[in-house]
Amino acid sequence: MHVDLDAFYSSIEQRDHPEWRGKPVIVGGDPDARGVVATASYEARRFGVHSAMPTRTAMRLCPQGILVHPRFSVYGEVSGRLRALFLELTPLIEPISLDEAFLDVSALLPSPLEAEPVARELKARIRQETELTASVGVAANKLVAKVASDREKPDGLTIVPPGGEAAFLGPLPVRRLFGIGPRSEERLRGAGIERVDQLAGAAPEWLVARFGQTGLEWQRMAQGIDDRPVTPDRELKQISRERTFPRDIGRREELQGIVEALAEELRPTLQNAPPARTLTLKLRYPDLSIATRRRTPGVVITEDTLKPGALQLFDEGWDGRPLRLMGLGISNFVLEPEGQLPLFDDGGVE
Ligand code: TTP
Ligand code: MG
Repeated sequence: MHVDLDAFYSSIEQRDHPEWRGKPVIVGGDPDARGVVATASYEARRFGVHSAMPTRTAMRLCPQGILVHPRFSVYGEVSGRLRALFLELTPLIEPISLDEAFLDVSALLPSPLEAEPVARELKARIRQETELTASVGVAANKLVAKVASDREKPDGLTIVPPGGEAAFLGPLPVRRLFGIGPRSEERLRGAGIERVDQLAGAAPEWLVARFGQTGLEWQRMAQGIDDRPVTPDRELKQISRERTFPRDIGRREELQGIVEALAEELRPTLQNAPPARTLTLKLRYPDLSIATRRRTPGVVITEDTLKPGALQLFDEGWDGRPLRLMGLGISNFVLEPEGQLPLFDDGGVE
């Protein structure tokens, strides 16, 4: 399964600034400082604005565009939340960027044909938890899943049945195969090849004579052949859940209830995440000051210690003033081969 959020940065900006919804939003650097566009909302893309274009050009194409500077910490936070949602499904996650990942769900679903309810559920969870839409592609391999997720953007779901790879890829321009960039596309066009099926069906000897071994690699892609495994990330930093309250909350019991709810939300993720050593509680006050409390109890966080640990952090960290937001996260993952750290120990709490 390949998951890719739609117009990621700009969708977050539209989410956080409702007055920008439905409008062309361009996230990027300053036009005067030779900034470039990181991304643009679909409304702005209609004017020809796209990633990596100079902001100056973008603003000329779309003068009514709302230019926004990126807020990387927010995007990173959303990315962490997405990760937590993915982990509810499987530990086999290969993040490609903040908003994009491969998930190996083959242990859950023997065939991509069974993926539809699971993919729909994941999209619904993403919408629920982040108010963003994702496009999902499902196929028997990474190459085809990636092309599939791009097919019906935004808010798309495309499932390619096993054996249907060639038929799915065939009519597409060769450029859709990632690995074939503008220069390769040009070379292929020079040889009369524009669509994937032309590449798939070309005589191998001719391809080698014309493009060397690369020609054969391209042809394998064109035939939808790809056996690269989903390689889980080794740089997982933090997985968290947080909640912004519609009104500030100052009652201890109510806040404790929220701490418990956050722990409950994090629990399904904990089962698939690598073992984590540190539990962090984040508290944000109405003046926007943030207090974080961490504990690293010397053993990994388990389902049993998650909630008591979180409540203890709350007791230590809360200064009694009303709160606007609380977040609970696990981090400091044991990513190296198991056995480095005892998973269970009798002294769970410091
Ligand atoms: P993408 O997934 O490539 O783009 P997108 O999510 O904005 O739009 P879509 O997937 O619907 O086509 O990249 C994810 C984010 O990465 C994007 O929102 C901004 C950032 N980014 C850059 O900063 N520079 C770039 O050149 C690209 C391509 C992306
Ligand atoms: Mg995206």
